[in-house]
Amino acid sequence: MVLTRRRFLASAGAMAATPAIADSAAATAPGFPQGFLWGASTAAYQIEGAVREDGRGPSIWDTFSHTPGAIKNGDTGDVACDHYHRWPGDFDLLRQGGFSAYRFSVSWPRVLPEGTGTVNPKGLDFYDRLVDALLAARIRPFLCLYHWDLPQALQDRGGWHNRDIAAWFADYAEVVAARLGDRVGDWAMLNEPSVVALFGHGLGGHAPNLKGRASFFLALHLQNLAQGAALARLRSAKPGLRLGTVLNLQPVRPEADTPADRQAAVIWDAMWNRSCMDPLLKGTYPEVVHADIEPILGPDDLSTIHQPIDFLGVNYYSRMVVKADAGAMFGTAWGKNAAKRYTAMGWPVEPRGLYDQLAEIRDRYGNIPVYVTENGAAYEDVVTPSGKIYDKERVDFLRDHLAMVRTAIAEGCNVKGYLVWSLLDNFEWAFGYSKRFGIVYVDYPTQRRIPKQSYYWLGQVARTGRLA
Ligand code: IFM
Repeated sequence: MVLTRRRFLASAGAMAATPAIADSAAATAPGFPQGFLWGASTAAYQIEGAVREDGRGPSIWDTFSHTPGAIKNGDTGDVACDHYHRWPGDFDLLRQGGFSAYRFSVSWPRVLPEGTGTVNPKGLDFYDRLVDALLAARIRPFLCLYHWDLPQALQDRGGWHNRDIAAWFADYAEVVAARLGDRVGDWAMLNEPSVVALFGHGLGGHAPNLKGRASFFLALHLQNLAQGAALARLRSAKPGLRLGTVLNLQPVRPEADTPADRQAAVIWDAMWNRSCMDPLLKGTYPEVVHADIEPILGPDDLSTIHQPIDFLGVNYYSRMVVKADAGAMFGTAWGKNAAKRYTAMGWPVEPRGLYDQLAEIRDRYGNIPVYVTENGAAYEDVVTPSGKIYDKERVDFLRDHLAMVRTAIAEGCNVKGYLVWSLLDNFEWAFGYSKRFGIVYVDYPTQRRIPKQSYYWLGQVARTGRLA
């Protein structure tokens, strides 16, 4: 069985938990609290382009995307949305849309072309300009230090398999904070470490395309370690910053109510969700992964990883269903789901899973402040002859998920903001440009931006605090 990321996420979905909240919008619930942040998220390699400009070094995604057959249609991030040159117009769209927050990522190889050592001043200058422009537009910048574009030079030294990466990452974090920490308040360390571990190092399909069970666990653990090292470094070097990280979280269900499938769900939940949350928030790894983690656990690792954070970023797309498969790498396989709606990625539409996830953070992880830092959907957008995009399915998707956020808040979940994925259509990793997640359409040959119906709809929600 070929396990692609698409197949993987498409396995989400059967078996709703309690019937009290249906998997659709509860349109009559109250509005969002005052001060709730509304925004959009992006990532450097997915939008910037300009990969050889102003001293940027190569990243693992440059290498991977130029590998024949790696990316659909042979696409690369070389130009992407040309955001490196077009950011003023993109920020106008944010501002005009009524958004108050923007999450972007800093490209590590733009700042440190070799990953460590000599800083590239032009790389920092670029992000300096972005931050100033965001603040001038009264948009709160959320900066993410790592959204998958590891410097190739560090991959050549072992990347996420070399324990030195904890120090490399903390050094890089400090370099960026020294320049931007006077103006950026919200700092996320990593984006979706379990995706990096699984698709970059376990099953393959993402850069650096490594495979194997031990490879997966080492990459996961060293991301946790690097995250802890960077949190500690920033906490002491720049007190006062709000520090956090971003996890992709997906409630996991067994396909069948059998002991074997239930155990498969426990294993998968441990690998995918809890091996990121527990060491960070509780200082332990889940028991079912101990045999894999113990051989690679240094004596002080857990205390390095277990750091206080000011917020958790939650990326939510769907739930997951798994079943037992003794022959598979992790003893689990994707189960069948029974969702009624699917996105163009083949992912089930399951707003209720977002509610469940937020409630779990409230109940099991101390109700720390949460931002939904990604939520959104790819659909087959059609530009009408008059140049409009009526993406009703995306509007429905957003409305149904936001209704769940609103209900979660009403029930005491500490959710502070919602940032849609994504501002722009962009380079969707192994899918290249074939999947469009933006609320703004990008016509790649001309780089023309066309706001979709979802952009106007979400902007109105942002301005009024109420679901239209
Ligand atoms: O495009 C990605 C993003 O980079 C990380 N989270 C999921 C999105 C959609 O697949």
